[in-house]
Amino acid sequence: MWATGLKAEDGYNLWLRYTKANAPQLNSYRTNITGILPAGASPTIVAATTELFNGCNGILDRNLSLRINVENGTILFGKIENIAKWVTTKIDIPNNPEGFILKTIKENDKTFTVITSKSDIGVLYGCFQLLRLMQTGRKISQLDTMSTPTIQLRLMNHWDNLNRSVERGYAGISIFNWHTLPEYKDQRYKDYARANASIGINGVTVTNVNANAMVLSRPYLDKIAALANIFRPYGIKIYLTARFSAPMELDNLKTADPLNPEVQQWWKKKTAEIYYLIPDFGGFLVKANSEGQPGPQNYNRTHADGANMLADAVAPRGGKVIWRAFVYSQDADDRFKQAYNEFMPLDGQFKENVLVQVKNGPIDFQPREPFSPLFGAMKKTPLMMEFQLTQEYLGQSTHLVYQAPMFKEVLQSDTYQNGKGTTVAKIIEGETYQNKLSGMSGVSNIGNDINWTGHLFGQANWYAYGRLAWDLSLSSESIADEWIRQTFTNEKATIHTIKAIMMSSHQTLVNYMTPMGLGHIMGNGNHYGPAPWSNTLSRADWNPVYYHKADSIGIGFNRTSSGTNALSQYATEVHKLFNNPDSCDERYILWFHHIPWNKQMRSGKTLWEELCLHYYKGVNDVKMMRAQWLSLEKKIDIQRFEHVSMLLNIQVKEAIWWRNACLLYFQTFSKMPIPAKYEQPDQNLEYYKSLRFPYAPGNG
Ligand code: GCV
Repeated sequence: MWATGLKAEDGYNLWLRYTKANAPQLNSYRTNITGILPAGASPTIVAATTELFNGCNGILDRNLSLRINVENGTILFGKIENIAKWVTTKIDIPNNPEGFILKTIKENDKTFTVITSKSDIGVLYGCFQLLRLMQTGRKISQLDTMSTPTIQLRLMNHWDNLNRSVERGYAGISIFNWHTLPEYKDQRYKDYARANASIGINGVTVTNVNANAMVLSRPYLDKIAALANIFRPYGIKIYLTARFSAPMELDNLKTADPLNPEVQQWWKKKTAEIYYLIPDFGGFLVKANSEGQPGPQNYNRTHADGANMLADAVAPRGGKVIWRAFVYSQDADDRFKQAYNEFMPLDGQFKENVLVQVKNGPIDFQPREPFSPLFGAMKKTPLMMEFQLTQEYLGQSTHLVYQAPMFKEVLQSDTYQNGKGTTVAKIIEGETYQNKLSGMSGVSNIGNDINWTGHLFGQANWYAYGRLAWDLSLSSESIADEWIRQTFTNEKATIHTIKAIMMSSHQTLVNYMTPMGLGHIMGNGNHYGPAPWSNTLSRADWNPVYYHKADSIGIGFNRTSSGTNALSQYATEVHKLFNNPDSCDERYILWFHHIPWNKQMRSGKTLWEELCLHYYKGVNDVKMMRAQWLSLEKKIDIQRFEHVSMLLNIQVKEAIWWRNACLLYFQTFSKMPIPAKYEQPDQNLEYYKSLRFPYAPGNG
């Protein structure tokens, strides 16, 4: 306890804290719980019961009992056919088995709450929704909700290695302890599954896309099967990252050529072994011919040849193949164009159970990217969205950045590929081209830090990703509202302040890191801190100078027809809009144009002045975020208050570092002064260039 009277919390319980303080509206609420227990209940219903009991007991501060009669105030939950034993009112339930109904029913002078679905997992999702309503201060006395997910495959992709290091991980080591599995089943695995299920995540890949073939060997499959058993009651399937050369590495085949019958047979056998151990195995996720990973192109075959071979292997059991489109080549004149150039010609060639997973932007999870031109362009292939929750390029785990506004910006972008209004969201939902499959992946920001995500506010990105995959129409603000209420409090003023911090945080980070369409100007390898000057890596497209192209005339990458013409990969309307510097959204302008330093921008300021303004505003706004947070000193428990306060101090320091380093460097080209009204950098460019961070986390 501290002066606030609030118990210190370490963040382990995420948004599933179930504290009484969070539900003052339910103080006078009478409830009991009736379920279909214990005889014959499935593990999922057992999980739902446990969650409801723990949740209701915590939130209502009672000791509820399981009733066998429906009484006034009872929460009645179970599959529709079981509910029908108690209720005469007709309940329409969604066809989608993951969907659920939450409904207040009045019968014979009794009022009770029904949670039901066609399936057990739908019931579990409904229980989590009820608990969410209780925790977020909603009244639960007049419910009438039907909810179904927009996206079918809602996946978490871990980039966790078998030695427990996490590529681009900033929250400790991997939560998956391969050494002690399968015997030792850490409670954390169950808590991880609960958290995912509470927001509707229904699949995980537990290992890195830079894959180790060993994960497909029997000892590791046994470990994976143990995890799958823990995840199953929570509706979570395991998918495996498949190293394309696995047949050679594990069983000494001479080739991994996807058209070779022996190779095809190997994958079929391997798949049968996996299904034997994990009957609900989801399928394979593959990174091929990208950043040194092996793939079908090693044998002059296409991505479609590779994906289809695996698709044939998993198809009989309903498995999927998720093939990543993250490819680039040093021979191309513009990295932006590579994925489109490689994948567009293959549209229509992928088997029915293949999805192509595309990063939100054309380059690589930069703080702000325009949407990838593949969205909407591939009309015959279901495209999966890949968002990165781990903040590789967004301040890693020391910067507070709420990513939902960034996700929404991409999802709401109009591709015009099937006429006006063909948003990225509609494409990935499968609505536009009537795709049979749909999916979204979030690259995990989870590790074994006590609070899971390193920065407490990283939890909000995990939460927002899941909630959006369930319902793409949710606003980033409403998701923030839910998360704050469950994580901290239902007190209005505090919610208001935290929401203001969260909602401004992404634009603020863009301002102090990569404003106006800059991108990829971070340190080599570890991707930590600014290094726009960097030009020493062996491949041009790994160096920041390749991306900003600053020179004595101006700055920015000319992707118009007078440049690399990458813009022609978009639909005509988008192409036109971005192609003209006067109509191009200034948030993206340097992505597409090389703009002279003295060009007058829409504000009337020159480009240089505008850049300075953004960088300075970024720093000021982080300071504002810190001041807002500090104003909550009496409202947040000390442990979490200080955790976030200290990180905000680091964020302010690093924002100043980004601003000074970038402006001093760009100034060597613009030859223009940083306006005198601004606080001037206190170090010179050489100082910033001399900084080294050999042990920064997440780098391999
Ligand atoms: C898993 C970026 C990251 C790599 C990552 C890669 C990918 O390049 O820096 O660490 O590798 O994206 O998405 O495959």
